[in-house]
Amino acid sequence: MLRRNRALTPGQSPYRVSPDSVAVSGAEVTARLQDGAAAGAVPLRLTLTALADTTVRLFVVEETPLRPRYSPQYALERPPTADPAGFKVVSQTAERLHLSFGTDGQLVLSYEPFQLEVARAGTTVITVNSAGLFNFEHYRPKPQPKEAAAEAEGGEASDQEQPAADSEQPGQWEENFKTHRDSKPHGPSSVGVDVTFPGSAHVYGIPEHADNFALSDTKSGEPYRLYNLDVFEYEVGNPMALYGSVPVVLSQSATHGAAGVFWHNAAETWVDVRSEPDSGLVSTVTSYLGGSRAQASKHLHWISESGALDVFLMLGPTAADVMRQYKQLTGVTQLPPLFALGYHQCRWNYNDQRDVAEVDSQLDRHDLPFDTIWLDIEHTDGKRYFTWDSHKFPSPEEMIRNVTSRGRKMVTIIDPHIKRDNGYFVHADATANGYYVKDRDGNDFDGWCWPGSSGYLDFFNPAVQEYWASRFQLDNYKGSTLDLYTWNDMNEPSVFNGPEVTMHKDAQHHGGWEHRDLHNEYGMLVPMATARGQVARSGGTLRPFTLTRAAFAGSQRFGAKWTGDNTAQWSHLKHSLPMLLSSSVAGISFIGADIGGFFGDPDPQMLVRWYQASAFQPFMRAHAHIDTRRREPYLFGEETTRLVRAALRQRYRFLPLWYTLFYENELTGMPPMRPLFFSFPGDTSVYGTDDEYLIGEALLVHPQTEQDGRSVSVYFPGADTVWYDVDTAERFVHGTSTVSTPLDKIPVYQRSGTIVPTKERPRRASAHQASDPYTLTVALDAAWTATGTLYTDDGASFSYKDGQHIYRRLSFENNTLKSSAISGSGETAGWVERVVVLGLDKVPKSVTVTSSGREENLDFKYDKDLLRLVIRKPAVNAGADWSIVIA
Ligand code: NBV
Repeated sequence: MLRRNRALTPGQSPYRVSPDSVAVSGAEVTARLQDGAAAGAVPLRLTLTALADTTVRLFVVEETPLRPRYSPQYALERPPTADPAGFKVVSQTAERLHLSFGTDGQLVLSYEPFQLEVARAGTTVITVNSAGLFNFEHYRPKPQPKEAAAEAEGGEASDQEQPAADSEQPGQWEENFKTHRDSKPHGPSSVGVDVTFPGSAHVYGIPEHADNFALSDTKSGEPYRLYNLDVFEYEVGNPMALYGSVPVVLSQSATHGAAGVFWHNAAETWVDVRSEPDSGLVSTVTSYLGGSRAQASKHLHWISESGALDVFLMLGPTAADVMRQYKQLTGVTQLPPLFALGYHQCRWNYNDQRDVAEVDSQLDRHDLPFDTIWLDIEHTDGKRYFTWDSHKFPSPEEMIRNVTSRGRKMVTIIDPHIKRDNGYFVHADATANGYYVKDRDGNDFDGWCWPGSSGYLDFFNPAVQEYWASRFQLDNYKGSTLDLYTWNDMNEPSVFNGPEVTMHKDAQHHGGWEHRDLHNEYGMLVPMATARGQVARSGGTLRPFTLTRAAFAGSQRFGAKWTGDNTAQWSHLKHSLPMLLSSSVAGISFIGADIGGFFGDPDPQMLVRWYQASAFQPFMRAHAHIDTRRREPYLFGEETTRLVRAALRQRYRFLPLWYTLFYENELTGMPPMRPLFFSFPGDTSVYGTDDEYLIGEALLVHPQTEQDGRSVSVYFPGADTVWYDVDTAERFVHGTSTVSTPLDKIPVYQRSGTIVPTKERPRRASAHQASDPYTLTVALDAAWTATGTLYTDDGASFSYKDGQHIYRRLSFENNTLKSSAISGSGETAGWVERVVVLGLDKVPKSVTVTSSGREENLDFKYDKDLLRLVIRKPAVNAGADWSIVIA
């Protein structure tokens, strides 16, 4: 299907809309679309919907389908809301329909050839089929056996290393791939179309690939592939498919703003990226809306093997708008429990209870803060999940209690492949109730995985979700407690003896769907049901925590994701940045990479640099393959321990900021880890940047990712912005500076105009910081103003959703720092112990605090070289209204 779609000639789309079929009703346009060149072509039904928040949906299926087309069932959080104002017809002719919608949206549907042009505020931001690559392989009756046999000789394999040839006909009804056969009972069914961002030279997203952040032109190579796969020792710098597939793209242009496209399809998908003018793919659209033709454009050619052609066009105009528009479609990461933002200590495997106790106490002994200890597959009884190896883990509850007695949590791995062993209760239940995915012949699908012969639960069956969730009840999961959380691995799904180490495409799921239709969606259902089980076991009171390897659009709603089995190589450390950024802009904001690299043995220097980078990334976990040398951070001598300790302390120091950002992520969809252009869209020089990034709006991070690197070139954006080193308060102005990075240096800077909350007392775990006082660092901008926010709550329950939280606006203007409520009626023991004001270029005479009737002069210290004022002990509660005046 790839070859067939890639072979289409640009600019010659035969697809036409029949003018007399076009009907506009409220927020919906329907029309008949047909291949005008093919005799007796099957008519397609096109539906355009105006959705709330300047988003348009294009949906195409056969008018009278031989077989229904699959639409992902769980990516959208709820049915999208149609714009109540609907479409308004601006004009309608025999050639085209011109509509307006929303506050400033416009759309032109051209009939011959079929093309769409969408504009906002008079600027065309997205066109569809302007390069003429729309293609719809309608379902068709299977050819007679004689013809079919002739076709089967061809084969259209989709080997990652070498996509095999397919031509017009062969291989469309049956295909052999290495030793595997795909029976393709429904024949060819691919859909594809080009989507163009006029005026844009930069597009991002479609994770997961170990590639640059700004997507590369694929003209001379393979397209980006989206097909959830368990890839052994993946290489960096290429578009091959990895564990997750999130078909969403964000475009950023200085002239056209930001816009996004969400390709709502869970089948194997390919995306070709081309740049106009030099791509050979020239947009033929005559712009009715956007005025003159844009100079640069990015074309994306989307191709999926099956399913409906279903595209959401999100019209921005800023990146923040696109993140919000996308959040409205697929939802957002819920505020994680606080511990989940701390440091996670993992390894395949901690061997037994003694090992766990030893790691636990060694980390403490070495003053290395951490929040969890994880157990990999070896903790189970023969890879039967929800069980324990009774020799190595004879008293799991006691073990968990020991760890949690010091304020920490534990995590066990629970994979979705189930050992086919009649004595294993999950298998017995699954077999008795028909809970497994079926093979093409209708038998329980039998694949090879860790436990040997395994069944795969069919999470598309709601009864299976229910069943899986119920396994987390404490009575069902013996040895578990409310402090035990879950890691879902191998959920692509990984099938050792399957094609490309995954499930056969002709396997069958609940609802009559083929695995082909929904492959990329399978993985997300595992953490979905897991999170549900965790919430249910606590009677609905506690927030869940899951970590998943496979992902699809919407996965963000169910927990964290990591980038899978990376390697202890500098190139992998370096690529973790663009990988995490790609995920972040595709909504998967709680994302991290294994510290140290999963495969191989990092030397102490690499390990330290990895800890340093990860301390400033959303999900922070160290992990290692079973065959690697032990690498707990206290094992490499005092110096390495000291360096890792310093990195971990930075993590815990900034936890109040991370927690605030994750809360705001839930409100707005804005990821905590952001590319520079989110805050500096006018600076095109940062559009390609992926060696540095922002945390929220306030911090700029440029980790050292080079071996023996003793300096980094940091680009400080913002013409009138000053950046303050968070360790030394050293000032940096706009431009590039070479910053030295001795082994103990993590280059992190606070932006002028921001206020950042921290907790500065070294603690052993996040739980021990609960009553700790805050430091507020106010970095003044040129006008002597600054703003920030502070969020806190009980760190664990859902009561924050009922207002049991503190969410404050912090602002500095007119020489006054103020805290005022945004929302929440919660309480906190946290008080403000210190205020640091940076960029103050005059010696203050006095500093006065006012809070609930109390007015008091405060002690302060001014450093005129650093332009830094340190105000001591304002002693105001972080949840109260107060102000501090600097006179
Ligand atoms: O469960 C074992 C590993 C796990 O440690 C790793 O994090 C996963 O990505 N798992 C893969 C299976 C084996 C990988 C070689």
